[in-house]
Amino acid sequence: MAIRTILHYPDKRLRIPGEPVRDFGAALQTLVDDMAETMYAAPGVGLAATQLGIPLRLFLIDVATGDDEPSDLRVFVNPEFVERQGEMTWEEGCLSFPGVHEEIDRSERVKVRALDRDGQPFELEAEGLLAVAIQHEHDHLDGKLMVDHLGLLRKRMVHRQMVKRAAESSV
Ligand code: GNR
Ligand code: NI
Repeated sequence: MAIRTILHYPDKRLRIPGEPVRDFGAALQTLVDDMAETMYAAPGVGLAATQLGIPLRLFLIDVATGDDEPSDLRVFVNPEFVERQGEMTWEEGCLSFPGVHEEIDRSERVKVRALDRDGQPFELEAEGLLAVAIQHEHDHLDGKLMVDHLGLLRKRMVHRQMVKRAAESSV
């Protein structure tokens, strides 16, 4: 297994929509294992392939964040929303926006249909952090980022903050 580099905004590769996964062979299994290792090392509650510069419709989520909680890794391949209900606001972070936390409007409950890492279909109903994470990760697969949910002023502030940070860290 290997930890891969997570792309930071404004890297243009974060804007490339993912293609459906068609091959569930060894390369995908290695990618999923690397994504899990990368997500846990970060640490983050989710990670989309897009964030590693891989334009595939695939993300991982583990919302069991407590130190004494057992891990609860879920793999979502080619996910689709079946239902979205209600509205809520959640303070979100993103591994592609280090240091940024913003309130984002999301659906309160979602029902999602996806394939697991072996290509087996499953459905899942979620609320709370899991529902937020599913919507956040699904956005990544379409090249959509948390700033796209913000008003123009907040969006500009986050953009400037990230560009400044990129300039500082590339010295
Ligand atoms: O680690 C993460 N935490 C988080 C918190 C609130 C809402 C969404 C997230 S996802 C984020 C990891 C990430 O960037 N996934 O794409
Ligand atoms: Ni993210």
